[in-house]
Amino acid sequence: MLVRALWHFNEKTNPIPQRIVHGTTIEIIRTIFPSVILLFIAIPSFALLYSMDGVLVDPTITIKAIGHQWYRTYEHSDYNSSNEQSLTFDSYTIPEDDPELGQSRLLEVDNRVVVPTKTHLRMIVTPADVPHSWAVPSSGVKCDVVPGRSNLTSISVQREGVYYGQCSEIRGTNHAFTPIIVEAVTLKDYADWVSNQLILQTN
Ligand SMILES: *[C@@H]1O[C@H](CO)[C@@H](O)[C@H](O)[C@H]1NC(C)=O
Ligand SMILES: *[C@@H]1O[C@H](CO)[C@@H](O)[C@H](O)[C@H]1NC(C)=O
Ligand SMILES: [Cu+2]
Repeated sequence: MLVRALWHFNEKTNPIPQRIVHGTTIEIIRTIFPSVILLFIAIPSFALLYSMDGVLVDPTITIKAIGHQWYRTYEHSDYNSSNEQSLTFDSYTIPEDDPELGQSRLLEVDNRVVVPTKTHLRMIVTPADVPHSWAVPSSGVKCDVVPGRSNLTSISVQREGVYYGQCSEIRGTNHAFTPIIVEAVTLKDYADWVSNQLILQTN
């Protein structure tokens, strides 16, 4: 376009500047056509958007994420140890001073939340003090919640691995440095992890 403009609209070829006329047809085409494309993208995503909000399937496992100002508590509510407490653990950020070699700065926790792959999970999110948002972008999850309420979202992790997220409501002391780390393992490894945790908590 630049070359064409320089070629056609220089002083030699066009001594008297012309008033540029509108290309009505091209303008209509280049306005309507992209909006039609957007429409075709939007319509299927409405269905996705609404089905994300509803928990459509029977969840196999329920995990409760309780947000505190500088750490998180996870409760695997389906199991209890012998003292009839459900499987609960805290997830604290590894401080800036002592990450191990290879660990990311302020993006590691001491206890990751372990989930099985290819399983319908129900996440119940609730805060203890300040508003929170349990967000794991790679799972397409962002679940906001204010104190005194709880919110619900469902995920199904397809591949094993470690998924990083952070709270999307940055409020309070050290709140920005409270990562969410989801470790997805196979169902068998998950069962092993659960029984180990239950033994640990019982002792
Ligand atoms: C879990 O709690 C239920 C009811 O509170 C109890 O019947 C059951 O024995 C507990 N499970 C274990 C492993 O202790
Ligand atoms: C639950 O989370 C969704 C998504 O973040 C949000 O739109 C909705 O307002 C939340 N509901 C409550 C009760 O906090
Ligand atoms: Cu938060």
